[in-house]
Amino acid sequence: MIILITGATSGFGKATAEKFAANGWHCIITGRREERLLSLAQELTSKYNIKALPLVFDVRDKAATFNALQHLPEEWKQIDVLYNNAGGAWGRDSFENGLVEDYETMIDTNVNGLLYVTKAVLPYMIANKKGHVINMGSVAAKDMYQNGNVYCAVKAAVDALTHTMRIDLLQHKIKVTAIHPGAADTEFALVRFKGDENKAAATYKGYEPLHANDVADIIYYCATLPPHVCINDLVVTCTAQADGIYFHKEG
Ligand code: NDP
Ligand code: 8X3
Repeated sequence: MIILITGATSGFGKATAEKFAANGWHCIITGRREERLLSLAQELTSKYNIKALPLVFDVRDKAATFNALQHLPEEWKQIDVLYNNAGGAWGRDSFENGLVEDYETMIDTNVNGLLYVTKAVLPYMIANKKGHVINMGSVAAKDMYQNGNVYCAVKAAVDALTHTMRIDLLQHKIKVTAIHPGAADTEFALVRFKGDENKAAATYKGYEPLHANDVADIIYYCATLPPHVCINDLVVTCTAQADGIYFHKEG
């Protein structure tokens, strides 16, 4: 079995690669940070005795994305699961104070990148008459929160795309799932706050957030259900979070 994971250099993507590799899956892993990607590929192959194919590209770069994915070696074309995970938030400001450049980064990474990757991979799945596309949404797609503006909008777009892809791909027997996690202690907050470690740490203060391996376990569960069963839409938060807005924090 083969899974292609975008954004495997940290967080959910890395934990998911480890989970699938530990269960004997071969992994195509992507990201921009080459050193991390090569070291993960090395670790997965030596620890779990599976094959790993690291592909370094920026999902915002249409030509690079198609170039990397349209010419896969023959042995990698039987992709069972595409996990569209690469993404993130850049900034958390009131709309009037936010930067247009951050808006563009969020739209290009979370939406356009997902479209390019999926368009490049789908022909393999259609030819194989099977496949599963798992898109990373967020509670931000479900509940709009203050200063979430463009991040909420791009994840709502991922949510809508997941639903419409599922409708269009019914005829090809391809499953399409969206996973919508709440707060999880990956590098997400560090990226959102542009390297400000204090602000990133404050995001997770006073409660136990989700961890990357919690989400990896859920992705694995969704991907290994029988062929006639598809989880369409799954929202998961830590116990201290009720939805996209309400938390119970202590201390
Ligand atoms: P991380 O920052 O730890 O991981 C993000 C991953 O995306 C990295 O591997 C990064 O790789 C990759 N990535 C980012 N931009 C690009 C790009 N332009 N081209 C290629 N790869 C890119 O955060 P998470 O693991 O938390 O985030 C994974 C997904 O989960 C994102 O879509 C995020 O929005 C979503 N999410 C996160 C939640 C959280 O609280 N952590 C909750 C709900 C959803 P590299 O930098 O090497 O390119
Ligand atoms: C990440 C979770 O609550 O910061 O998607 O939007 S949140």
